[in-house]
Amino acid sequence: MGAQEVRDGFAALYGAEPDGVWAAPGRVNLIGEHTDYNDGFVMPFALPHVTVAALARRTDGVLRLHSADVPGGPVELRVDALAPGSDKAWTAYPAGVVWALREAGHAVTGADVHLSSTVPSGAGLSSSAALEVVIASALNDLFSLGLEGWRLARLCQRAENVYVGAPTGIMDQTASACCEAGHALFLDTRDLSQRQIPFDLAAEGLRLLVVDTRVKHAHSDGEYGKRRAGCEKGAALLGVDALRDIPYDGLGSALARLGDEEEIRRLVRHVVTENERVERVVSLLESGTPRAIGPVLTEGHASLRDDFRISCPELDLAVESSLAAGALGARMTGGGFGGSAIVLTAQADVPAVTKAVEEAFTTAGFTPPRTFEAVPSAGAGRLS
Ligand code: GAF
Repeated sequence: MGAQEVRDGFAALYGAEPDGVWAAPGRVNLIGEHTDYNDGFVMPFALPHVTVAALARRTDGVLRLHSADVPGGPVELRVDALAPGSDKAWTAYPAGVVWALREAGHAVTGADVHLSSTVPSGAGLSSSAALEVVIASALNDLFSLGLEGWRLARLCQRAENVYVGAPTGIMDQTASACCEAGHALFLDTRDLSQRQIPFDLAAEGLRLLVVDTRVKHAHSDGEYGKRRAGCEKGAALLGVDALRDIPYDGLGSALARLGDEEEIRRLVRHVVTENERVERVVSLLESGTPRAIGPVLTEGHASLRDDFRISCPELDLAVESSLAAGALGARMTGGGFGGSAIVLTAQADVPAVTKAVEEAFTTAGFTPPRTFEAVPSAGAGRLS
């Protein structure tokens, strides 16, 4: 849905023009999975799929939220009555952002909101972050808060962690707020320092496909939190602030120190090797050899499947069938337990790879996947 349609939807719903229209994208993560809550490295890029929101500022403490994608009229709340954990519906994300801004001392006095999204939900493509960031960006402008992208991302993460109750890291919100078209974002989640890495696969005759397995996942259920807690336990046992502090060449001795803590050893091994893979991908891209990242992506999948144990049969099949059809590399992306895989392939092989994945899903009796090409797109901003 475009800016004009959302603007028109707002006018039809609330009987007045909005003050503006904003957009924030979903993301795919190229490499660096489950490293963000370990103070490690990630490398997402923004998708062309966006959440578009029209907003008007209010000064009477009322917050009205409406989505064109959800049946029913606007939900009306009072900003001074927002309380963490009180809302289990989609409205918890935008309301949580208002709560987090106000909790941080920003005078947000209400708004009317109408929005619509093309980011597939539950597909591991950060539909929640797109929803949070579009609201934060709009309120930042409407209330002249002057907050930078990384700060908005932190507040959105707080909304998700505390208000919604999902213990996620900082990657998705930062990707949605800070990515640039034609680039992947190399982010150090310890200090939020960033580097935009040129990522123009088309110029090299390459394509990156997203295979949405249609297996839905959610981070507020227990498995994500269990992995996070396991990583924190690993860091505590090893006497470091976060697993980021275990260097790659110190992995062997760290694993030895963990003794018979087999589950923790696997989590630690994934995080430490994944940070190294992010650094390897950055240097391959910066040295102009993007084809060479393929095997690194595939290594990352094996680590998530075997050590972190968050893959599922559909993700494994997407990876295996695309590689068998000639793809250069493939891996699951995002939080896991469903969602999407990414596949790096030569442009000429896109039809064969897509067909092979579809046929493999049919043979296995799985729901047909949805495959599309991911083009690195712009981060959040005002459309009109
Ligand atoms: C989800 C979370 F929201 C991110 O913070 C990150 O941990 C990711 O899973 C795994 O890399 O998208």
